[in-house]
Amino acid sequence: MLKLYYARPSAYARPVWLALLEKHLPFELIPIDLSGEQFKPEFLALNPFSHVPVLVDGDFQVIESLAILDYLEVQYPSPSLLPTDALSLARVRMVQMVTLNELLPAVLKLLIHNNSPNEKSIELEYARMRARNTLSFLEDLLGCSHYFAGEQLTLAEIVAGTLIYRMPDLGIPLTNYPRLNCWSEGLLTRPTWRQIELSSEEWSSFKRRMRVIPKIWQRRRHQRMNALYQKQMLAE
Ligand SMILES: N[C@@H](CCC(=O)N[C@@H](CS)C(=O)NCC(=O)O)C(=O)O
Repeated sequence: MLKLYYARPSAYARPVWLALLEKHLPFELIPIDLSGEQFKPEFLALNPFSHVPVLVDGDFQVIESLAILDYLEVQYPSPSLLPTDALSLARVRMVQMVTLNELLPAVLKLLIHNNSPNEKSIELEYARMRARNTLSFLEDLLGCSHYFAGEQLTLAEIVAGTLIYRMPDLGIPLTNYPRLNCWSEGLLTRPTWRQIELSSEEWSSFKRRMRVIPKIWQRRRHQRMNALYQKQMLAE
């Protein structure tokens, strides 16, 4: 059976979890406690970069959320979550990439400063503008279509739709993006989206932890790289 190593609130793991559900695949969820379990040798053997998600399919292991989504699509093609025509495929990829490369960094910054919504630091203002700029782009790209690729729910919805509905809670209302707002509300009614929804306690606790935990991850990664370096020096 497929195994997904994940953490419930992880913005990278949630799309994979959702794709497994949308594809009606049987799978086992294996939670990883990101307070440190990701640095244990057993997990590093699955992902040397200490990140969730990891998908294990028999004796094949895949890391990196977008690679996992592509793997699932080709290995388990029905129902399809990717269009095949060039235009729609490019639209889906653009949505996936701008969500992870533009919106998510802004979201992380907003999460860290979540207890000070009136803060006016340059960094925070930059994050707000970065988020708004991405939402405007997505609003235009969606146009009057039901989904980003037309009538088909795709990986664009799976990736962007697990993040965008959180924006109002981070001080960016979706009212300025009416088409995106309507699209997002529609997705939230799907049984799969409801199945992965965090309780308000989980979301609040995640927001609290995000103010400190990325710094701990970074420190632990530096320590690990130092240890690897020392080991290499000794071997030479
Ligand atoms: N590029 C990776 C990023 C995964 C990632 O950063 N996951 C975070 C959770 S949201 C993580 O596992 N952090 C723990 C750590 O960095 O030690 C992907 O797309 O899968």
